[in-house]
Amino acid sequence: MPFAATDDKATVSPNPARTPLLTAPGPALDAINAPVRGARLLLEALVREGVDTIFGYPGGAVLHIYDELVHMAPRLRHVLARHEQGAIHMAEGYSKATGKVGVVLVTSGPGATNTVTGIANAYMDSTPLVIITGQVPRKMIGTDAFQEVDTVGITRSCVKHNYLVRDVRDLGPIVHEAFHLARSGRPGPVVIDIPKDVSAAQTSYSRLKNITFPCVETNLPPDPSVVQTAATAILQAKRPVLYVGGGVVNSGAAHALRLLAEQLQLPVTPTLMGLGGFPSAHPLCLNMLGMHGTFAANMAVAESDLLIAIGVRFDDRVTGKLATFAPNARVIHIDIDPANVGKNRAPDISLIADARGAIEALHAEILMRKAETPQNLKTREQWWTTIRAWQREQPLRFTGSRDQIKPQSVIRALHRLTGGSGLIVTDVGQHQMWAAQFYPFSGVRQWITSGGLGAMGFGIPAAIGAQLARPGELVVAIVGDGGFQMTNQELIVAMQYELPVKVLIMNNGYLGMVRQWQEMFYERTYSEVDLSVSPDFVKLAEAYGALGIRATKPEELEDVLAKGLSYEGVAVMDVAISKEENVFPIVPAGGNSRDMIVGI
Ligand SMILES: Cc1ncc(C[n+]2csc(CCOP(=O)(O)OP(=O)(O)O)c2C)c(N)n1
Repeated sequence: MPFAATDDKATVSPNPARTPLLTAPGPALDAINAPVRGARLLLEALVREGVDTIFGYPGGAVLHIYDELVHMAPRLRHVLARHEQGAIHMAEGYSKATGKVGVVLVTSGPGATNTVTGIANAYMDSTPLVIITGQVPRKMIGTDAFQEVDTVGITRSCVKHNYLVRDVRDLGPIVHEAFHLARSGRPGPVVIDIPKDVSAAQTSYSRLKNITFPCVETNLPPDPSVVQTAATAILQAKRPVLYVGGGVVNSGAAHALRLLAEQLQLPVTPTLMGLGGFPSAHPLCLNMLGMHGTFAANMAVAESDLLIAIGVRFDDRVTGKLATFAPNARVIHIDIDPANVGKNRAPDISLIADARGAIEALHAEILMRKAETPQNLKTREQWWTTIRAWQREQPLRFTGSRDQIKPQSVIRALHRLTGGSGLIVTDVGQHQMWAAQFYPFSGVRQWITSGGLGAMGFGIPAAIGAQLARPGELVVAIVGDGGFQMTNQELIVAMQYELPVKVLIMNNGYLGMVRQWQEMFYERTYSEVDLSVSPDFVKLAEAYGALGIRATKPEELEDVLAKGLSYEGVAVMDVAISKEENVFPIVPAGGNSRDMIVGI
């Protein structure tokens, strides 16, 4: 374990690139009676929140905090990213891989602004993060001081909450409140902006027993009368579909969902963020719906008479044209975030509750009404006959090739070689969709991707954060040649901390997804999507000290993947895929899911 090695000198491996983390253990704050700097109080409060890892990048406004950091080992470790965007995506990967709150520490001005993409990403994908930003000293705020930006203003629209700490005595309560907010209800990012003089100010640590929260988010138990109404609707439906999203993953509802679906033989379609929330290979799973969803999933939704939407937000990549989405269906919408319900599609029945609690309550209610079930299952048989016909008519498929490596076959080979148990992290683009379509996921937190924001550059740092969180597991970052060039500098972080991520570049020499849209919707006018001038990725990997290998022909694919995946350190597999391959099916943006183009 790389980090265990850091804390135990006897097991440090002889990696010359490796930088020791924090080495000077300090006393726990409880042992200190004297007043401490705000900086120290902040770090102690993090430890009290169960944090053992933070991702960051230092600078002037956080110097006091970094000065105190050296006293926090081995209780708190710091991972030095190479760009603040890298730090925040690492924290997101760490959080998505564990369900824990990811923590980021950056300086004021550019340090803070470099995290904004990740903050927006975490907000869209409900990832709990606490982002600590340095700020210029209080008396300089508003003077256009060096490295001053209005972090609270800039991040306001993409955080659950943000704070500017004006008094060091507020710091402890704010930290604890921020963690509470980040992880409660619909999880998300919370920013704490700390002026330099606040982190320098002396204060006494209190045990912070009596924190009161100005806005309390409770995980409400499901309303029993709504549960009854929803159960009746489900039992009466002839063509029901379970449409499940990231909320199922976040709330740990996968098992409950499976029991409910199996009990009533309900077809299940996960969103991109819901992948893994229901096993892809399960006979009830129709696989992903939406723009690049399966024909059967989209048809089932289009024909359904009841959509049971759980932990989803009726995103436009799922619905296409809202007016024609599931036009004949009544909708039950279950979500913990009331703001999500009715935002895009008005539900017939809404249940504001944690997904797991709601599913369990629904299942219990349905079990109580056992007598109603048999007849109901009979109706389901007809529905399933129709669905199976759609699946046979238009399965996910692609044309093979003798001389070109087909991207879909790369994902299939990856699935085979990882035994289906890889922790798959992706960047954004065609490769992301092929991975979502062709890698069957068997469990939650096996799939990490940038969904709502679609932030290129997410893949590599998120994989590093995930590998750090789950050290013994095989973590594969699937990236395009475009996204790889956005954040590959973070590979040196993987080298430094001995995090053996495997990077699979699906290299088509294009900004593939944009090229596909230009081909299909702009009469093949390719405008600024050609990436044929790129670095030699194998040499680049070697420059980092990683293994770099390449496959250009189909017969090389299996060997290259096998070698890269079994390599003990960081490996970069540069796979040249067919250049103008398209992702199918595709529902044109804003289109009707019945107008899906199935391709071949
Ligand atoms: C930061 C950012 N900039 C631009 C885009 C728009 N965009 C979406 S997919 C894509 C192409 C991605 O190309 P590549 O990384 O090579 O992956 P591919 O689609 O070829 O698999 C672009 C530019 C984006 N999603 N994120």
